[in-house]
Amino acid sequence: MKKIFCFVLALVLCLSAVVTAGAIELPETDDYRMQVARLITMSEADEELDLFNLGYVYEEFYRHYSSEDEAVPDYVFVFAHTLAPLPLELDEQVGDYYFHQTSIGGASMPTPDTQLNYFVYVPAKNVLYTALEACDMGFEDLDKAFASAGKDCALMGDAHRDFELNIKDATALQKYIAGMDVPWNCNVWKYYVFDYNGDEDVDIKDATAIQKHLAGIEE
Ligand SMILES: [Ca+2]
Ligand SMILES: [Ca+2]
Repeated sequence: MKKIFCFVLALVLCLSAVVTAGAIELPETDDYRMQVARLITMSEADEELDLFNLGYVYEEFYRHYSSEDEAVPDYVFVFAHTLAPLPLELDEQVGDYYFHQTSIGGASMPTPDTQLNYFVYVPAKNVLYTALEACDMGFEDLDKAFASAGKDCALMGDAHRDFELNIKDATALQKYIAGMDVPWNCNVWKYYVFDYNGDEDVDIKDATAIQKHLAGIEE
């Protein structure tokens, strides 16, 4: 009986040791708020960074990991700016996506081709790219990153708004052209998103262009 008790006790101790050894320590979540602040303000020293008075806005939308066991993301998709009153609204096409940004702020970092305040931050290099640059560079899964921006971003032609281009979009566009409702609650910029062929008009040619694109026929 005593032997059995000792065996059970040893087993319990063994098991608890295994559980302790196997306990996964969660990696500390890096906060990239400061890193991005330094880069957009081109500031060397943190003492210069009075984020409150700079009116610094930082929002993180998406973290991309190349594999599941990586602690540090390959890139982080963020919205960041300091206080700057103008312009109040901005529309910009980035690849197959259309951004409609209503809260515009400043970024001192050189952004020659864009005023958008959406950025891709690469922690391993401590480098910040504009959404436009990241798109040109072909970052992986950028579609997921852009879709995470929600209300500020749309996929061109996505009339049946679900961040995928499929036959439902051609159908929704046909309904819209016929004066019927489509699942889209923003009148301001849907016109640009619906103009799939980019001829500054929304008509049946856009629905046809989507159908052709889905069929693999490029004009
Ligand atoms: Ca869609
Ligand atoms: Ca058109």
